[in-house]
Amino acid sequence: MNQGMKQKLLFAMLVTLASGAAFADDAFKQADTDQNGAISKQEATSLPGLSEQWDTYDLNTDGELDEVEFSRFEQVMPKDEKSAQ
Ligand SMILES: [Ca+2]
Ligand SMILES: [Ca+2]
Repeated sequence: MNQGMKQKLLFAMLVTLASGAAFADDAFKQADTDQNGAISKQEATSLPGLSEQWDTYDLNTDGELDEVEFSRFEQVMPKDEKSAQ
């Protein structure tokens, strides 16, 4: 195997790994558009059903959902709506 082929193979592996990581990215990170580690009410508007149920999930009523609070929403989030995002 020559050096060029090795590099092509390595590149293909990296692409595979990168796309796998992107696929595994959870709904929380996708919804957290400013990436401050919490979902604001503004960010919640992109998620069907979350704004309507906001008070149910914002347990400490600080106006944002942290990852723990959001995980409760994720558990009830319909799978088809999840993949449509
Ligand atoms: Ca945020
Ligand atoms: Ca909260």
